[in-house]
Amino acid sequence: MGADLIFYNIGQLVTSRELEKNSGSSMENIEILENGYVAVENGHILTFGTGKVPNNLVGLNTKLIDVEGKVLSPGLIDSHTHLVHGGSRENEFSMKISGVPYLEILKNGGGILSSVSATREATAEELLSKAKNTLAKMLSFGVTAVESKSGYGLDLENEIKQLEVNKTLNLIQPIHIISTFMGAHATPKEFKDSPERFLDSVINMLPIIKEKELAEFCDVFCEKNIFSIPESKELLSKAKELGFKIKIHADEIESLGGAELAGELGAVSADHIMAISEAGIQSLKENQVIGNLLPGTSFNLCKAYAPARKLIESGVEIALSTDYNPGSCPCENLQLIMQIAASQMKM
Ligand code: IZC
Ligand code: ZN
Repeated sequence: MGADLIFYNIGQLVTSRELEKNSGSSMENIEILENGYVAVENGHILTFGTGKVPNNLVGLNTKLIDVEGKVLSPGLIDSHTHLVHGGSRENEFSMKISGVPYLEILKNGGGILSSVSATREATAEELLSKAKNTLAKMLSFGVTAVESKSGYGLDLENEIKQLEVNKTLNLIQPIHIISTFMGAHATPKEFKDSPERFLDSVINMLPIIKEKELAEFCDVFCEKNIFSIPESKELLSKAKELGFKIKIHADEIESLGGAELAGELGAVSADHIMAISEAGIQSLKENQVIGNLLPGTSFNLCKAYAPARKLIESGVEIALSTDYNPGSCPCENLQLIMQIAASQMKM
């Protein structure tokens, strides 16, 4: 019989067999096998090992692939992206490097709001085609699963348009997409004078998104002058009641207490956490909330990095992602992010 597919002549075969959990020193327990092979049957790993491929694995119909001494590792997971959007924001780059803060650009109608205009103007087909091109680049860097947020529609019709693009992407290309509803990403201009009414409108979108099965997670930009701690708590509590898993853009720019809130609500992850407090670190650890680190954003905004070593040594579970988005991190390359994590955060 034999396997369907065998990869052989693998220079380094990386497995997570010894990885009990993603925290503390156990994160160092990745296994690297030299001169490896992997046998696959029905899309699942049948077995793997080192040295010569055992004869009993090779049948008449087995496809053999010579890896030519390269690395074979499990697919990388990018667990924080703003994948689906219209337009681009390279015009803000010179403003940013001349010192205009990210939140100042947003306050003046640029930043996220500029992507909202471009996303509202784009058709679903245009958004799909752009995101599909991005995913092809991500795949070339070894990424096989991507979390993708809405949050550039900020009204029901356009939030649904973004989330439906996620659904279609799952059907037409090989990367697995996990969908997140982030209607609370910024307050759109039509609600400028009544932001509390906008939060109500996002809360009212929740049951509709749930009913249409358009998102697994709900996220919020919890930040000074964006969504406060009480507002974030109100939204995420409702989302949780409806069965969404929750995550938070927490303590990205100001130390607001987003990580503490993530712990209190039992979020899956607290993302960014560049400005996390001591109490925030404790809250993540005690409540087993994953700290999702996004150093590409610190790099692009010329900001401090999250205290990765401190989080790891405190026993917080850690993930690493691109934060791919048109403004604060226009980078599809998770391998570059890993390199920045190593050199700047000593991961
Ligand atoms: O479009 O700027 N931080 N949201 C919160 C972002 C970054 C994405 C953006
Ligand atoms: Zn983000």
